[in-house]
Amino acid sequence: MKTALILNGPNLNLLGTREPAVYGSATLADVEKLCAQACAEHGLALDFRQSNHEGELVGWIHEAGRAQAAGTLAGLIFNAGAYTHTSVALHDAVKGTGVTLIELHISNVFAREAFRHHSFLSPAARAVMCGFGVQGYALAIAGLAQMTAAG
Ligand code: CA2
Repeated sequence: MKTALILNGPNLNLLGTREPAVYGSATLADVEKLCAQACAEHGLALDFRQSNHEGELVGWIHEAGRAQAAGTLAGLIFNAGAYTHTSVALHDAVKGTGVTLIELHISNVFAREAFRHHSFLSPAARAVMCGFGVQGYALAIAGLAQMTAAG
């Protein structure tokens, strides 16, 4: 069974505590449960993590690249939070490892402030999911499972 790695970037540990109009009321623990259910439905194992530190996220992407090359990882679903809009390092990590990336955002970033309209990750992503609320995680898992089955 292959693993889906789901990484969450800065401040996503605050999910469910503030800004419910933008991000909903589910906590990150609720999102992890939703992902575990979706992975079970699609025959994937789940590895779910969050970090507020760019370098730690870079290290986890390197780990993901090695796991995908070894055949144990289906791919990476990544909500990089605000680093999406700022981080060349995360872009380079994805490009440098060749890991299959699905970029994910809970909100529709294109309906928000202009500074959220640019992503350093999108050019390195296989697919981009945004605006479906936290259900986007389950939809991205379904998409990753389909990509994996298609080879
Ligand atoms: O829509 C998304 O998922 C974002 O990646 C969330 C980021 C934001 O910077 C991106 O532009 C879009 C912010 C994550 C912080 O989430 C919070 C949730 C509740 C309270 C405070 C922050």
